[in-house]
Amino acid sequence: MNHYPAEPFRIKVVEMMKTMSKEEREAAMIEAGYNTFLLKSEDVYIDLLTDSGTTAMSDRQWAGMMIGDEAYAGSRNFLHLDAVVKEYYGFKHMVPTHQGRGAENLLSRLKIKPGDIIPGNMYFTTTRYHQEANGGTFKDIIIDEAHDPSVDHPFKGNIDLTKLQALIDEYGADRIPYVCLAVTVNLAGGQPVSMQNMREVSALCKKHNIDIFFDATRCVENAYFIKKREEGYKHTSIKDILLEMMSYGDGCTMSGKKDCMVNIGGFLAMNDDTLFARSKELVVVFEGMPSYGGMAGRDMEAMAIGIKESVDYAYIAHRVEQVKYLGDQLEAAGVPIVRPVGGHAVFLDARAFLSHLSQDQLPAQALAAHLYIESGVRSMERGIVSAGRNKETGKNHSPKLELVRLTIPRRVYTYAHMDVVADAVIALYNKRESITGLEFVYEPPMLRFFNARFKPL
Ligand code: PM9
Repeated sequence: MNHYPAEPFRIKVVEMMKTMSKEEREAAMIEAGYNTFLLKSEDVYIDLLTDSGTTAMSDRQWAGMMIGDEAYAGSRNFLHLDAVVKEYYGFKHMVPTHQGRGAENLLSRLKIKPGDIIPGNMYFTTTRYHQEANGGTFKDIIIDEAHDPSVDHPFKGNIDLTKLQALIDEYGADRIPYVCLAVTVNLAGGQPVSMQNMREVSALCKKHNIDIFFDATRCVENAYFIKKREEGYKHTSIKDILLEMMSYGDGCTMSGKKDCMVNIGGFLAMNDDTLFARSKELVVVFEGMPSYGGMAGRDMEAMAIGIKESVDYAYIAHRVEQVKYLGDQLEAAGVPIVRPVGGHAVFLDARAFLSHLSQDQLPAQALAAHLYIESGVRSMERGIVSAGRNKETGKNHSPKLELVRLTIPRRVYTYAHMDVVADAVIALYNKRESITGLEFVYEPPMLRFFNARFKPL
């Protein structure tokens, strides 16, 4: 008998799921060019593609949607969101954006000039894209442990201060517009950063007059890990931990589609008055008026309420522990996964899972495709395909981590669904030798993973 805690919510609305035969799924995958991004959502049984925008909103959020003020300027929902962001994140100013990459676009255009270096704790696809599009070069300064799926570390997202200092020595602080500090680190496996590390990074950056901008996308999950793992925070509320985390930075970009618990939205926050004034000038070009960015009034209301709900301990504990439950089951069955299990997803180590394939045979892409064909579970490649090509040499980036992400949407699936997923992955692991590699038949020039098409080798 399985033992797991009950969900801390009642289910008010349900969406029926469709099951299909293996033959039907195979045909759907061929049509999608072996890219799980290109499947029809209707053809998916359990959808673990992403936790982005897939959150089930609460009754209160839906009620908030009804009081959306859709005035072109000065919406009351903006004033609510503005107040909530300031209260929960502690920054002086904020500008709403349609989603996280909208905020990344604004920040990168405002802060980066050609030749600049942007240190960060592991790349993220859209973040690096905007940094490079503005003439910057991303430099990875995460601790070495993060690149090894089998190494256990409570804060595997930490920045290596020696690597940061070496960049400052090599390029000079003037060429570093800011450090991009992600909490948690998505592509390392949803790994957290410790408060102590943030404090130390902040001290080093202050010494050299370098700003820190958080990628706050999954900051509440990071706060939960601090509460659980770092000495001195056991009795501190998630809200207070979050505020302390953000106090070590000068601002943040936020994809509201994750830890703000909404289906669309984001923001750019900062303390600097001049940067805020320039952000308001730029946001009208790409997003909309500073009082809505790219969002509808009703969406801003849902996000304001979602931010308050996100720091509720019962919610965040259930969310992170449910992810761990899935990871523990896979690990117990000997399936290679990234350790320790992170906040939003279980990452399969595709190199070890499909050890008969080399990285240029795209093992993670092939594994994601076959998991869908076998079980109807949709996952996402996070390996060589996602990493793209070096902008100077045109060669593939070859990340050490070749992963398939089983991403758990917030408040959507139950523990029983996790059992189904675990069984599916274990069954596939037991016949892993039958999986062959893939090759590109269409490779888009940027962010290729979204629209690329493949065929079996
Ligand atoms: N993350 C994810 O599935 C959605 C798109 S996949 C490229 O993990 C971080 C850490 C993210 C992220 C999106 C963004 C961009 C920034 N930072 O999708 O534009 O995980 O809202 O956010 C996705 P938006």
